[in-house]
Amino acid sequence: MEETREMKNSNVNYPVTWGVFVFLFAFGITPGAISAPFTIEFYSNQADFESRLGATNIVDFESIDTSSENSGAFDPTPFDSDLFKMSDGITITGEGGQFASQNFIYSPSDWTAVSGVNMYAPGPVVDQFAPNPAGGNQTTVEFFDGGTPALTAGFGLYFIDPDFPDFQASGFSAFGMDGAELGNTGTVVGQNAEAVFAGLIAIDTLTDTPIPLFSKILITNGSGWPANDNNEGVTLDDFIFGTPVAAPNPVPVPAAIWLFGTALIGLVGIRKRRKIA
Ligand SMILES: [Ca+2]
Ligand SMILES: [Ca+2]
Ligand SMILES: [Ca+2]
Repeated sequence: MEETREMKNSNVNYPVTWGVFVFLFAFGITPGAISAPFTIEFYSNQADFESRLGATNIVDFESIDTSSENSGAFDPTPFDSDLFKMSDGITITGEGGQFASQNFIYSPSDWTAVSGVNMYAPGPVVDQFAPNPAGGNQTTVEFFDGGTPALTAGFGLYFIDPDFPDFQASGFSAFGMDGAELGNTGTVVGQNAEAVFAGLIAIDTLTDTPIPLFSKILITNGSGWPANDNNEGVTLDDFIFGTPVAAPNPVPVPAAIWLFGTALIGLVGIRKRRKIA
């Protein structure tokens, strides 16, 4: 697939993880919560992303009533971060609130919704003429299965009008259950008014299939509130992700370390005895 490339440095934890896995396996323990070796694949094409990922959920922001904007004054519509938690298994938390809008003032010259009429941007909302940088450009996404924390194998979305990346790069990072960054999109770049897709999928390298490892996504869209003349304004639409699955019960870390240490001591003991013999 030409549109894909494997992320570099995505498998940096492999030797340690595999080492622990082997030791636990040797002791007859099933390390269910310890991740298999994986790579992170990057996709710039939605169809290829969905084909690789399989079943997907999508949040397109169309269920939010933004019709008040049509009455005249610009009036972005706030919504709750858990609006899609039970229906789609996702929370969307802007650094200063969550807002949907049909135009963010500059539609369609700079941005047009990928789906329907609504786009998304994180608050805080600032005045159109506030000095740069102003307003929100950070969104945290987390996944749920029936209301309990969950993991997804892939996440992607559209960045609309990311045309001044040198001013402020847009993109997102994916994090695992332990909080470590597993991969990122790098800088997402597009022409004026262009909607650019970016997606990441975690792949189990043993089976070459998607594996749910993403616990949290951190998105940066431009330099601040898009409806501000002085920002690199970037709006977002169509959050697409693999069906979240409940996170496994973690193996208690102290126990895992204790076993690992015991195994090492045991090996050292065997070696010494062999030397003496
Ligand atoms: Ca939409
Ligand atoms: Ca533009
Ligand atoms: Ca822009």
